[in-house]
Amino acid sequence: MRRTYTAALLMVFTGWTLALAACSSDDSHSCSDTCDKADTYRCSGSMIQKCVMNDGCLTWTDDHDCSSDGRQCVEKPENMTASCVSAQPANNSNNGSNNGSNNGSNNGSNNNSTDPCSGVDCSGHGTCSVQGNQAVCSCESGYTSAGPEGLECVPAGGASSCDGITCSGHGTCQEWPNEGEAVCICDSGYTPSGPHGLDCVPTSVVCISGPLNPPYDADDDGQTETEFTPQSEECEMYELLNRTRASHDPEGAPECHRPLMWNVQWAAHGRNHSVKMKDQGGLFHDDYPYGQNCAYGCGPDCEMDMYMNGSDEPHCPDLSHHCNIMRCSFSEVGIGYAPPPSDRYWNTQNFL
Ligand SMILES: [Ca+2]
Repeated sequence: MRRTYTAALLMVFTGWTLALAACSSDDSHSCSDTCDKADTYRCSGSMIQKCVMNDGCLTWTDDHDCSSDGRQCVEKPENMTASCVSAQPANNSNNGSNNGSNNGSNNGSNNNSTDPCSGVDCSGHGTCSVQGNQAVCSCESGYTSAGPEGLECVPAGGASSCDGITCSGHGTCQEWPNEGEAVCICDSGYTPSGPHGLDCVPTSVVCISGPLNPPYDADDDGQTETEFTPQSEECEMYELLNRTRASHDPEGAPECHRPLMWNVQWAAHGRNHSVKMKDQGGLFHDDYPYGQNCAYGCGPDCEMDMYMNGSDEPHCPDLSHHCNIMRCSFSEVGIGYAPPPSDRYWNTQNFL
């Protein structure tokens, strides 16, 4: 059903390889590998690359080779940094290049000493990667993830990948042939606890407060805060977003269903951005990691419906709010509403 809205939307997406800097035609430099924000870092194999300004281009240059001392390059997308670590590398075989290994900003910890993939062999038929500080198995062709945490790879096409998945008694297991995987569609008030999407816990367990490191002015009142506490509408939108990912039929489009993890730091930035939009009385984009959806005019349910089912919201890979919500390469989201949320529900979704 298409609805008529008095509200408004705005969307942007950028990836490591998407150019935002313009280069003149007589520029002698190749701008084929441009980046979008100076002084950010990424991994290219074992090489750390830095985004620098070079003759009008923002472009990647080699910064340091981790293999020179036997280490691996690991990205931390939430900080747009990369570093050499001794632990086993995160192997992102299915989920795009943006995930890397990140340590989850929910608790502010930066823990390279514990590898969530340690001891996880994916039944010998897949590779383990770290998303949102949790292990995820990407199974090889012909196999699908199974088990209570999705860390087993079993032959596909045999038993249902939903076999044995109870969704903690608070959801319904759904198989998605395009991913060959199961995911829980959680009941109202519940959301998956981790990127595997195979359980349902109270949303308040996942959409949580956390320290802001560095301190940040989440409400844009000129004073920084050291902790961010989500408002009910922010958690409601987060829960809706993951239920939407789990349940939305991609109709063959390259869209993914596993949940996005809650990112406190980018939720704080989202609230700040929503306050700025409210104060200026209009939608605009600023201060986002890899993608951003903005809306105002109605509550979380209504705005999610606009994002997904508005009049110009195509499936991926086209750029759309719909695609930002369903994009396979995203692993985390931070959601902010301008307080008081009862005003005009200024919403920002920051994707990373
Ligand atoms: Ca403040």
